[in-house]
Amino acid sequence: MVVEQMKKVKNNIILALDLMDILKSYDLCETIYNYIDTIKIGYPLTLSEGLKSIEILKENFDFTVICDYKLADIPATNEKIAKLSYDKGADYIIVHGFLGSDSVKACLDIAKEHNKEIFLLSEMSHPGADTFLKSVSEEIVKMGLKLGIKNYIAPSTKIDRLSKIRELVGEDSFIISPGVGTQGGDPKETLKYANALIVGRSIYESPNPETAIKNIINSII
Ligand code: NUP
Repeated sequence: MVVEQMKKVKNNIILALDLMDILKSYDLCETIYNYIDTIKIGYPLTLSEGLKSIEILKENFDFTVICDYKLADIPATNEKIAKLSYDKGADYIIVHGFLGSDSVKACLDIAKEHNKEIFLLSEMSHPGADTFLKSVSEEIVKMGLKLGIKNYIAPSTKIDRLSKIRELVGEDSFIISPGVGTQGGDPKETLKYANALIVGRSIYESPNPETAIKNIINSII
C-alpha cells in the first residue's frame, strides 16, 4: 500500500509559514525550531521566493514539510505540480478532492514514485466553504478512503464537521486541522478530533512567536 498515515507532529503544532520573505521565514524558524518539527509552505512563500524555499528550510532545520498548493487540476497538471514539490523536498502535498478520483490518484501515483504521502482536503475552514464544498465533503472523504488515503485536513472552525470527518475516517487516519487562533478555532477542542493543529498568523504575526507557541502548548496540555 502506498499511502501511510503521518506519524507524529512535535507538540501537535504545524506552523503555516505564510510569510512572503525567505529571510524573515528563516529568522522565524530559528526562533521556533525547538518547539516545531513540521511546517506547511503554501503559495505566499513559494510564489514570493520560489520552490527553493522548501529546500532551504528543510535542509537547515530538518523540518517535515507539507506543501499546501491545494492541487486542483486535471491529472496531468496535478502530476507536474506534485513532482515539482516532492523533487524539492516536500514530504506531503495537500490535494483537493473535489476534482474527482483521477486527479487525486495522479498525485498518489507521484507520491508513490517518491515514497511520499498526500493529505486530502475535503472541506475548508472559512465561512464561504459552506456554500459549495460542505455539501460534497463527506463524499470526498469516502472517495479518499476508497483510494486508501490515511491523511486528511478538516476545519477547526467547524467542530461538528471536523468530528464528522473523524467519524468517517476512523482512528487510524491522521487529521491536521487549520483555523486555530486567528480564524477562531480552539486548540484544545480541535485536538479532541484532530491529531495536529495548523497555526499561522497567531504565531508569525505575534510580536513574540516563541511565547505564542508556548501559549498554545500550555492551552492544550
Ligand atoms: O481549510 C483550510 N483552511 C486553512 O486556513 C485549509 C488550509 N490549508 N488552510 C491553510 O491553513 C491556510 O491557507 C493557511 O496557510 C493556514 C491557516 O493559517 P492561519 O489562519 O492560522 O493564519
